[in-house]
Amino acid sequence: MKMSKLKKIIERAQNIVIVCHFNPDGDAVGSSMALYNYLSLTGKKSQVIFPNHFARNLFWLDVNANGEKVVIVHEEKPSKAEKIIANADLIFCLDFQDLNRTEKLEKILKSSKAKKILIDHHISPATDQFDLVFSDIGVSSTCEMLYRIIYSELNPEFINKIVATCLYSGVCTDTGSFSFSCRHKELFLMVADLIERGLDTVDVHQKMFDTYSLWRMKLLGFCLERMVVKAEYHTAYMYLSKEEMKQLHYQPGDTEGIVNYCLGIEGICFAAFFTERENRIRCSFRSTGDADVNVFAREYFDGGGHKNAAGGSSYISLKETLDKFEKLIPLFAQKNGLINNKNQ
Ligand SMILES: [Mn+2]
Repeated sequence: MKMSKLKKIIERAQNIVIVCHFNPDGDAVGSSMALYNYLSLTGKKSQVIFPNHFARNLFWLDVNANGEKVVIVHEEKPSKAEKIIANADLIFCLDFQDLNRTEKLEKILKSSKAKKILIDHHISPATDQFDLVFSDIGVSSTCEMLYRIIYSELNPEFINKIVATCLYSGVCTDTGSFSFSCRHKELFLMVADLIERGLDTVDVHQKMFDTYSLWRMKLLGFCLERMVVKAEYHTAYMYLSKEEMKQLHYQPGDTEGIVNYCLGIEGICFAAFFTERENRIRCSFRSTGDADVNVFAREYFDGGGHKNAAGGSSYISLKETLDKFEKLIPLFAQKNGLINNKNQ
């Protein structure tokens, strides 16, 4: 069998690095750790570097075959992480479409001479930043994309229990536990295959979603209590100030997934969540059906992502951001046909 281009690149590489986006979510951590463990089973060492810390409920994914932790967090150990990237000759970029999504790692990644391979599922990848691009917006997650690549370009024999578990975790996160981006049968065939390889689906769900702290639950309760609903525009949103996050003992990852609760209300098709961070307001947008939050986030909030799930940033105050958003709601509703009909 002819050796694939990807296989050749991996075999020639001496110093492989795996990076993902800022605020790594389950798909970013899952795909990074799946690739790390896959490579190590094939006899290739690599290093996993994350821009900043990831959520507590994902810590258990950071493990190699010997049960040791392997992730290096740039924010924690900048000089160590930068030295490793500077020495790399191959960098895998997982779960983002543009190097700017790695925030403080962007500059050093851009200046690196290493070959860069993108594996992702976001709209409009910046293909000129990479030497090889595997991108498909039709898959559920980067983990599903990676699974397909292992089958088409690499060697599925090496998908063992650890790799299968990491891959499944990313799928779980990015489909909201199989509630969106999961209409295609290939995904379920993949899960069946992963189960055959040792995956315990119930165990993954328990570890990821039943391990929140009490404070995270209180934070969720606070957000639900304050939710603003604009029924006439089928829109709901929530927000948290820096001070409130402090009072609610905020830990990284605590706000993940909260925006989705807005869509749980009958008739709501457009949801937003604003949180006040160090130097910006972090914005999360969700929608159902044809309402396109990717376009919205790109146009008004310096962001993007997927049609039904996108993120962005705002560099004005929280109050000003909310005012701006309020003004945009009727516009969005008009443009996406949300007025007087539930868009499904
Ligand atoms: Mn993803």
